[in-house]
Amino acid sequence: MKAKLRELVEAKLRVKEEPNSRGESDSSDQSDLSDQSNQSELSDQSDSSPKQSPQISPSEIRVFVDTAPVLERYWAWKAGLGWIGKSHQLIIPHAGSMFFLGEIFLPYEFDEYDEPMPSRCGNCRRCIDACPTHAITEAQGFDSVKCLSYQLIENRGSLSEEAVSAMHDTIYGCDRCQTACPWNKFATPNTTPEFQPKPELMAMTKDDWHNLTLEQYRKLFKGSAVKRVKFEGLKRNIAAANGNSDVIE
Ligand code: B12
Ligand code: SF4
Ligand code: SF4
Repeated sequence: MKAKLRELVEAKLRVKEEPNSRGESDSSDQSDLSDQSNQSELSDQSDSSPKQSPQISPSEIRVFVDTAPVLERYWAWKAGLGWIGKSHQLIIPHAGSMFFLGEIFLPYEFDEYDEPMPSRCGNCRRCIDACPTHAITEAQGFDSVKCLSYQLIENRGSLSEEAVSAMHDTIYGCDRCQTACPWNKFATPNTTPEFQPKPELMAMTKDDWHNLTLEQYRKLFKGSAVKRVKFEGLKRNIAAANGNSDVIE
């Protein structure tokens, strides 16, 4: 039943425009994800719907990918997908942690559910040792403000001194706890065309980054989560990385 429903939803459902986890909405970025006509098509599929849900109405289904205040890691763990590692990322066995979590909320009970998975981190502490700002601690605490990801994406003010000395050539986000994680040796690069970096982005030189204009920024990151940082924030990060290093990734 689950497989059939997933097949149906994946094939027919398009995400309706939703505000992100912080209650914001960027219609220019998400407009291509809104497709009411596809949602109407979904209700036309009632013949092939699962037994317990003969009438699937689009208004009964909600889809989220970091787009609403949903405890995504918790629900992923509860649904038996993987465990929340010391890195605070959900780790899927044989797949690693480098993916986005998404949820489909349905008003139906299912016949059976998977069980939450115990942690397989064991004595490993590679993410803790790799974290340049000590945002992760052995006691499974997490200091968001120390995290480079917070500093380089969410912080609207000045970067902390700790972030400036730890960022080196990184100008957006941070993945060091994930790249250190042995479970990510199982991660396979995705081949989804929409997720590939644009050739214009890959062709950017150090000088291009330093001279980045608002117009170029809008074009380079149209439809990208990078716009979360805003133009001013990215320029701040580029300037800080410039003070640290001659290279910008
Ligand atoms: C706020 C936020 C951040 C903050 C704070 C991160 C943090 N670790 O708390 C900042 C800006 C720092 C951040 C950074 C990043 N984030 Co972020 N973030 C979020 C967001 C929007 C909300 C998380 C939150 O605070 N929820 C509220 C609190 C109460 O819930 P919670 O932290 O999940 O904790 C609950 C449970 O998970 C559980 N729990 C928490 N920790 C632990 C630990 C153990 C051992 C156990 C058993 C349980 C447990 O208890 C809590 C209460 O129920 C989510 C999206 C979402 N809507 O969930 C993405 C999300 C967690 N982020 C994500 C990503 C990818 C990142 C970055 C890798 C981005 C980057 N490359 O820079 C970094 C990684 C930093 C890190 N090591 O965690 C992904 C994680 C994917 C995954 N594999 O798990 C998410 C799910 C977004 C998505 N849909 O893909 N993020
Ligand atoms: S994203 Fe970077 S700064 Fe944040 S916890 Fe992971 S390694 Fe530390
Ligand atoms: S690096 Fe080690 S401790 Fe950290 S999340 Fe991965 S397996 Fe767990």
